[in-house]
Parts: sequence; structure tokens; C-alpha cells
Amino acid sequence: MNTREQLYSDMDPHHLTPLWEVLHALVPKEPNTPCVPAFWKYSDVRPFLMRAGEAITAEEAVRRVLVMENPALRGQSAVTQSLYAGLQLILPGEVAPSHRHTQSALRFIVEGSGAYTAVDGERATMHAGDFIITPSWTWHDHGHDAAGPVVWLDGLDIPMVRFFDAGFAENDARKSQAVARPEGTSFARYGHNMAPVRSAAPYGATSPIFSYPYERSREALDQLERSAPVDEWDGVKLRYVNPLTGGWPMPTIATFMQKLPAGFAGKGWRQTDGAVYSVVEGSGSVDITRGERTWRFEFGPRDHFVVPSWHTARLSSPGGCVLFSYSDRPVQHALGIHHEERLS
Ligand code: GTQ
Repeated sequence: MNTREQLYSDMDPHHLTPLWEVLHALVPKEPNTPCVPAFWKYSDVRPFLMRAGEAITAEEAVRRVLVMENPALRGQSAVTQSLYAGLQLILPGEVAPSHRHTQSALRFIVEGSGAYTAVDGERATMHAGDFIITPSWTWHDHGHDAAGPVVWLDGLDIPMVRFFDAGFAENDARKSQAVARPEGTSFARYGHNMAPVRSAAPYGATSPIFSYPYERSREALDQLERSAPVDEWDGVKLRYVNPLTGGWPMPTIATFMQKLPAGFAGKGWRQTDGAVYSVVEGSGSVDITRGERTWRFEFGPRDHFVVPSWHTARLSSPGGCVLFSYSDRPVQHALGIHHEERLS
């Protein structure tokens, strides 16, 4: 053994290791995520969801969800290094029992309508395309008194909270929480560019609106498509906001909705926040490149895909489409490390 090897092996039992052997990997010249582009076609996923509906009840499962795992991160319940994604199914008459946890959740309604999620005593009825928030540490249960299966995308900061080792959870003694306020109260208080005169933010860093209806978001995108310049990279894209701060609606997760006009052939971009996309309406394609490798996903309604950090993506849509997406951008902004590059 030479001097160095002797040093390494002598100090190894002391849990010491030489930085110079790993420095390049620790501080890479540019982001080098293990996460890969991934695509879930809804027509492939849906039969498994319906089989899950026969295999277990929502109550027994607590949350009957098929987790979308990044193919390069299997076994970690992670769709990117920082984010979780799953598709949750609830059937008529079922209840997913009340619990709370430190992790924040978003629900983006993919199929069906009439189920509800209850947050802190207020129910929000689900319609396809609605974006609903479960703030950190609020009691929440899901139920369904209407007809047909309802499926939504669950986006949570589970890997982030796990990374910080900061997660707590608690089951409620009640199966469903008591309704304390009529549906729509939060939206009336905070959803009209107005706010109560004397009250602090009820959920801290999280938006006091927990349902952002699709109808309103869609209307804004439609009008902007007609009346404002279309961005060459994003089409018409808006971010959801916390009306009390103008910032992100959730402390850990940014959410967006965009419309690609018919005939859109976007320019390429890359960003340090990997993003999960849910196709709401229409169809199109995304080309993702990283070094020599290229992925192309042809998407339609209810399909899901991932654009990982620092992969170049281009969106196209001959017939027009609407996309919802989410990422960990609020955290990267807070740390001052978010970076974006738009190719001409
Ligand atoms: O609805 O509370 O997909 O706690 C994963 C963990 C959903 C939920 C998930 C959860 C939930």
C-alpha cells in the first residue's frame, strides 16, 4: 500500500474520508441529477387504479394512491429528488380518514367530480382541473357522496421533509372531521382580490385559499391568449399565488398553469427546479434532452410527465393544450439557487 492508501485505510474505522477523492461529485460544474425524464400515460395507469379500487377500500388503505416513482429513484417514493407524486382514487360512498402531517399537499383533480376534501373544517368539492391545497399540519379527510370514480394527482414535499428529518403525523380520532364553515367561505374571504380587515394568515406561509377552481384559471389563460403576447418558451403561463403575500401558494411547492395555443412550437429552456406536469386538456409533445440523450413524450389529457432539473425541454402543441405543473422553486428561491436558461 502506498502512503495515501495506508492513510485511507487507517482512518476509515474513525469514519474519516478524503474530500479530494469526491470533490468533483460533491460540487459538480452544473446540476447532475440522478432523476430521469419519465412519462405515465393515463390509459396505462387507469386500469391499475381501478384494480386498486377492487383490491382495497379507501378506508383500509387510509390513502388509496399509486405512487409515481421516478424510474431512476425506485423505492424512494420520489418523482424528483425533492417531490412526491401519486394518483389517488376515491369511489362513491368512501371516506379516506382524517389525519394531519407536517408535509404539505396539493391535489390536482384529474378525473371525475363531486368528491370533496375537507381542510380545517371546510370542504372543497372537486372538479377536474381544480388545484386544492392541504396546508402543513391541518386535519384533512377526503370523501365522495356523488357518482363515479374521482382521481386526483397528489403532489407532496415528502422527500424534502424526509431530507430535513422534520416530519410529524397524527391520526384523527374522528373518521371525518366536522364541517365548521360552509363550502366557499375561504374563497369568499380571500379569492376576490380582497381580504378580511382584521385577521392574520390562517395557515402561516400557506395560502388561505385552498381551492383554486379550474374555471377561473382557464378563463384567465383564454383571455391572455387573445389579448397578450404569447411567450415563445411557455405559451401563456401563470403561477398560482398566495393572495396575502403575492408569493407561492405553498412554502415548498410552486404551481403553474399554462396554455399552449394551437400551432405552438416552443423554444427550449432548462431550469434547476425539476417539474411534474399533469395534462388537463388537449394534446402535444415534449422533447427533453440531456447531453447526448433525448426523450420525446406525446401527451394527451390526464397524462403525467417529469422534466428533471437542468434537462432542456421544448413543448409543442399542434391543436393547443392546457398543462398544470409543480416544482420545488419556492425552496430554491429561498436559498437563492434557482437558475434558468432560455435558449434562443
Ligand atoms: O391525502 O393525506 O398521496 O398523506 C400521500 C400521503 C396523499 C393524503 C398521498 C398523504 C396523502
